[in-house]
Amino acid sequence: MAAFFVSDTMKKRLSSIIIVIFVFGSCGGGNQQVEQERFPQRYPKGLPKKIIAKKDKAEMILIPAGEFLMGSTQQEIRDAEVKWGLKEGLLAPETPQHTVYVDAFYIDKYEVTNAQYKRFVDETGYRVPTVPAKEEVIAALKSELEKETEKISDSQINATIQEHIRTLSPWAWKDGTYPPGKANHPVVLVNWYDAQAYANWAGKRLPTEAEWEKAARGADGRFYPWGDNWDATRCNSAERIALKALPTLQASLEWFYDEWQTLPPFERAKNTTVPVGSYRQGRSPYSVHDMAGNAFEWCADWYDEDYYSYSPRRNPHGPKNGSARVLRGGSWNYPGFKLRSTYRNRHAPQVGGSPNGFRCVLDVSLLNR
Ligand SMILES: [Ca+2]
Repeated sequence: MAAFFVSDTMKKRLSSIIIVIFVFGSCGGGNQQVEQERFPQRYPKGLPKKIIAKKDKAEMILIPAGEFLMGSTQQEIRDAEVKWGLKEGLLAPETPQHTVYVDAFYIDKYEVTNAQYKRFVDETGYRVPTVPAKEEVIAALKSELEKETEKISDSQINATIQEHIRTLSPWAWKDGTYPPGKANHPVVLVNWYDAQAYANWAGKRLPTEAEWEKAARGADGRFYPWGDNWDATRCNSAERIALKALPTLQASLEWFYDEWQTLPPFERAKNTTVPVGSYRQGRSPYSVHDMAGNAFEWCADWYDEDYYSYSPRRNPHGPKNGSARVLRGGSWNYPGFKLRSTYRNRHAPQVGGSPNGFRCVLDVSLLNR
């Protein structure tokens, strides 16, 4: 079997590639009171600040129109890289920090749940969240693997991909429904196209990267939805599962490979996502929940690490094309630096990972249609 030819070191390195591609992302700060005055927000007249969406009955919150601070400054990313023990430049895609104007929009208060997704599946016959085909995973990882200078044989790649797919199986739906007891957990294992299909069915759309970041951190440039300082008690991150602080990338990798990944797959899957809205103290300035952690969230935009250097300053919709879509907010299996509201992660759109979920937005102009 090919698996026997893959050394432990090789497995770990390939796994690292997979982990990195499944998640890529930073910090903001400053005097919040001053920034609130600098970036006044305008709620459209006559619109309710909260609604229940007609189709999927999701609670939605009105995000006011106005500018906000998007991304991070050079000093902020350098500080974060030092604090978390990251390679210099890892957070560079968050720069330059810039002001962005976003029109008012409604956003789901919570991540889309398994129960909501099941209604969509039942009504449309759409496929249930499932383990991606091996060919899809290989296609998604190909560009990353090609960057490796050391030669990696096809059999080694195949063995690693097979192992990765095997670990995803506990999240796959069976007999047309979600894993037992997880109705109110975020749906995961959905790819970007699945998220798009749900949004279309619900009469909504996926948020742009800018809309997502504004809903997560407000206008004042804070690092997390609740403020500037990492606080593992306010969100579902790897620290909840590890039952200990993971203050550096090295600490989180050691926990991931030496402890968590040694558990049988179905043991791991028991303790991952949590019911949406479990962390009230972690809600954003607009009272949007789980914008840090729990499920990673697909955004509409293509990903470009240089996008902030040329993006429009009003209602940016991402690059015209690309090979990966944006995922935001970090998830249950990552440490605090990846849950920062500025962290820019990317992922092949055709592959849904075990942390990958989403939420939807609604243009205010569509409210009464
Ligand atoms: Ca989330």
